[in-house]
Amino acid sequence: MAVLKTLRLQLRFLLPLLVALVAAAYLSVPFLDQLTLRWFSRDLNSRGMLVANALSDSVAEALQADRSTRLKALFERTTQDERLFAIGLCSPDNRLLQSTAGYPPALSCAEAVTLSAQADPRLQLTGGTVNVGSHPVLGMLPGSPQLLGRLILLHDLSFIDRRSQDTRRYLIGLITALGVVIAFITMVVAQLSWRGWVKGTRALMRGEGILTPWLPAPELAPLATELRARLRDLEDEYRRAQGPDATWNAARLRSLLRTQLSGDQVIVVSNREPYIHERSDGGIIVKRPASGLVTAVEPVMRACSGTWIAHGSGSGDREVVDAFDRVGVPPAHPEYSLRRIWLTEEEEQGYYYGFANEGMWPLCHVAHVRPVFRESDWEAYRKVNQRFADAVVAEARGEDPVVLVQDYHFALLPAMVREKLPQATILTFWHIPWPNPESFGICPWRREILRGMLGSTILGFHTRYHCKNFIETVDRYLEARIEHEHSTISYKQKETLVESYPISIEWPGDAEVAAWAPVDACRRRVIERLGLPADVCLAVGVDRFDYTKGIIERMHAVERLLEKSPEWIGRFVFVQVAAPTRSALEEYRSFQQRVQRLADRINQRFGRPGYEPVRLLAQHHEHDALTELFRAADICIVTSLHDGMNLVCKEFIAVRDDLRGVLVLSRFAGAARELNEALIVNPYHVEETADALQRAATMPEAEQRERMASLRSTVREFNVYRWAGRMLADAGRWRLRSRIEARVRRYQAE
Ligand code: ADQ
Repeated sequence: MAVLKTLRLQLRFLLPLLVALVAAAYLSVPFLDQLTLRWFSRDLNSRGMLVANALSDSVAEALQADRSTRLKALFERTTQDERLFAIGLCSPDNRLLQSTAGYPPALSCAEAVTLSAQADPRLQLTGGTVNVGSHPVLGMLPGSPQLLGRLILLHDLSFIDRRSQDTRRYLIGLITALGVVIAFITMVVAQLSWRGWVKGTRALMRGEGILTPWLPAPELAPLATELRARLRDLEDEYRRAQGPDATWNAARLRSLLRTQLSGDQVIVVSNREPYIHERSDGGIIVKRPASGLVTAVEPVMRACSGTWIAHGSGSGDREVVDAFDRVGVPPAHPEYSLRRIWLTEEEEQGYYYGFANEGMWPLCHVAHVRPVFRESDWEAYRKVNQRFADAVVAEARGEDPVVLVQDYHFALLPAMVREKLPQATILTFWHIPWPNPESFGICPWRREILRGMLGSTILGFHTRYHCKNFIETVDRYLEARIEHEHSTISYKQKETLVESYPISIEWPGDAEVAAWAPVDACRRRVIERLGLPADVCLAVGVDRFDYTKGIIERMHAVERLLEKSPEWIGRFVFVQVAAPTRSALEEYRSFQQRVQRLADRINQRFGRPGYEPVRLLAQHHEHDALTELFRAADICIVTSLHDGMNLVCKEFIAVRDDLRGVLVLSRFAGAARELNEALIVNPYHVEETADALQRAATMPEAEQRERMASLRSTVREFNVYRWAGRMLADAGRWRLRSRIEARVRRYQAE
């Protein structure tokens, strides 16, 4: 292929050159013909003079002695010369006295003399063209020389034609040979200099000394480095510039997709599907899973109408898909395509419950639950990653789709996709924290995981801290080149940008806000439904039922608050909504039981008839129900022991358009880096958290407003469209860069 391309390029260059040379040859031939003809005519004249001079004495003698037979014999002998066509002898009064056999009878002496005096003395005969020359024959009589007659010499010109043809052939051959030699030399020189140029450009893109291959002057190397650094700085400035000052929304994201990734296909890969079809008595019902990832990625997919590949986990999932396992979602108004992957029970056990949730999840969350690594789980994880990677390749319409890989379930997938689709732009977002190198080091397959992730073009974490941990981990376990200044890792000739993209939520639109019940009404309904005291101070926690969320720690804090400030007994209620999750795992089941036992104990200790300080609602709640609960609450408690970001706190802020309510937030959640106006706590410190609850419960309304207004402006601005937009804009720029690089490579191959 590359050879063909090379040939094509060279022909494109050489053909015009050859054509030009051949044309030059043909144009120059008539000119050369004229030139040679003139040379030959001149040559024939002098030759004629020589012949005439040689014959002159014999002719004069024969004329004077009147020996015409001798004269004839002399003429016949002379015309044996192949170039001398015929000889005629004319008297001074232009009578033809003698002539050889070939002499044209129609050519009179007068005519011959006149013709010979012309610039082009040629005469066309039936046998060919002749040159006519007339030369005086003088008799040496005493006194002065006397004109005895004129010798008319007819020289055959056909040999000139023959010679001209020979010359033409020789000339064309020469020019062609010359052309070939010139073309060959040009080609070699062009190849060499092109290679050098390409090498230089690639080196520049790789960030190596560009000019060194060509320029012996080493003093130019700093200039190249400076140029490169300047370009990087500009890029960094651009990235910073599109930060907080511009508002991100669905329209802006769509326009970014149109302008920077125009026509490019977007494929999302995640374990969790955004819509689950469940079989029920009344037929098939659709559920939205409780997942921060789904909450964040769904608006992006709606904006770009791509394909979302996920595990089909619902009991009714198979019934609604088409022959290609696809279904349009959202079900009411399909905006993008959901492609479901089916997993066997063993696969799900090994890949999802085993390696991902008993291994990677506790490994990345420093939550004091020991990770479990089994060889069989690892095998299943690898196999399932490969199946999803194959699905990405099958769904790809071109060779360079934009693939958004979600989370720790697919650490190996980026490299697997990269292998099949080297041109793809792979954005991997790691939704959970990344631990320090020592903690990560306990994973038996740490290198494989890192290699898999470095198949990504861009690797995103929520915070700079997680990026730093990842880079240090790579530094510890792989032979890779790390550029800390620009946060890039080069591994096996492939560069990965490691960047922080704090995830967020979709800021509610006007229609959604208009549909909300007033805060008082929400409060009344919640109080009524849960049978709470009318003057209750209501604190809420909303989480997946996971040990990393600090549910036990916050209950301890509630208990401590009631201990320290007994005036709250009967008035302070903590409602924990916990969506059952990963219940197939023993660790989760026992955790959920521990939480239940703790709630029971606190309720026994501080409860009384009609009052329970802790209400544990271990159910999945619909979005509207959560909105109502958040709007009804006085306090929202988020005490994760370790959390990539945490979206619950942002959801709480988003629905509090009354500017009331206080957020108590763990410093170990990524969100704490943005939401400075929350009451930030260390959840391991029960006393501190209990005090924060006291402060929240008694916070003056004005302070609540102040804090909430500021929190709201942060979340509105740093919304999920900004998260996706920044990532996709970086991807767009990266694609542009790699397209240029590919073009350079193509030229090189040609
Ligand atoms: P999660 O660990 O799932 O996400 P989180 O960010 O808190 O954590 O998101 C949970 C989502 O589930 C929220 O949208 C919430 O409303 C919803 N949810 C929780 N309980 C629910 C219930 N009982 N019923 C219905 N819905 C419920 C992971 C990381 C986080 C990161 C997100 C996004 O662990 O740190 O913020 O991904 O990247």
